[in-house]
Amino acid sequence: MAQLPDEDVGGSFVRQDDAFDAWVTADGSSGFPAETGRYHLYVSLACPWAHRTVIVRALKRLEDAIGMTVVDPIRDDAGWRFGDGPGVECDPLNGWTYLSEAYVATDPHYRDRVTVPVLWDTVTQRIVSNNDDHIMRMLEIEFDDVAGAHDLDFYPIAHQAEIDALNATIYDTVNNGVYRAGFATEQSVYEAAARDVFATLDRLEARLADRRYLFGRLPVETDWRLFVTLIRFDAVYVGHFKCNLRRIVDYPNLWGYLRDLYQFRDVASTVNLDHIKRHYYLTHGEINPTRIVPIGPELDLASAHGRERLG
Ligand SMILES: N[C@@H](CCC(=O)N[C@@H](CS)C(=O)NCC(=O)O)C(=O)O
Repeated sequence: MAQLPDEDVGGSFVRQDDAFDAWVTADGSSGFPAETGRYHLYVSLACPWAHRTVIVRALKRLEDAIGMTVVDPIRDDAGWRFGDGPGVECDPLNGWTYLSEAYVATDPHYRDRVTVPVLWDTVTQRIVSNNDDHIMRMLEIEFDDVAGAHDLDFYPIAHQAEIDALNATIYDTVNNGVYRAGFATEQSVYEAAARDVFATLDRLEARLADRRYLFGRLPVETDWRLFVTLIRFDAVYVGHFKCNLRRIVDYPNLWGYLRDLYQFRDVASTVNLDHIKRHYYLTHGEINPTRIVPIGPELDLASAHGRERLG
């Protein structure tokens, strides 16, 4: 299926709305009950939105309950593709070549962009959701009867309103902010977006001076939503998206916090910097026409971060 170009309004990048938005629920009231072995995640390890769902699946120990397949990080005009190559998998369920086949199986008239992540239902043979916010929440909350790790609460009741508010700011100015800067086609649009990125990073740097994670002693979903951008920042967004006022290594608190999250339980195993770098530098020909992938930077993500002192 041909991919439409990114929508461009007055030099600004606009992200498409999600097409499929049903919910898996613990009690099955939505028609999609949370069950072991029923659902499958299709992801790219390069994509920050998919990465969030990969992290929650790993941290909640849902690997046995929900299967997962990783697509090729290089996306061409035909879209996300299954196959071979380092860390790339064939589709074990349906034998598809392209992820677009999941979209057409769900809606034969589907003509919009084909995005990751996708949560596929093996019983009804359709996409439940391609909305990463909602897939993340479903994995956090609805699968607790089948999850191996119940001790982690990423959406604690006491902080829900504040989590929602900070998620929105971080999405707009950081997660999607780097894309708005990188895909801008007018100088003023780029500058405004890039300045927004650093205004929020500066505020987060101050917030993290006296607390280990954004909401205190334990990470919540906002921390993981921020993490997926921070882990890509120095390797990709500084150069490829021109977000180069500062690097994350230049922020003492954010750099320690990034390493702290990277070293949290199994999170490091969800990070594939090879897929990340090759995806951005090889897929966006309009930004990087030579398709050269830079050799650096060297990032010592496993080094001591010292943030245990914050409790
Ligand atoms: N709103 C989607 C965003 C997902 C998204 O934009 N994914 C990108 C990869 S980072 C994608 O698949 N892009 C393919 C395309 O736009 O053609 C979500 O909530 O999951």
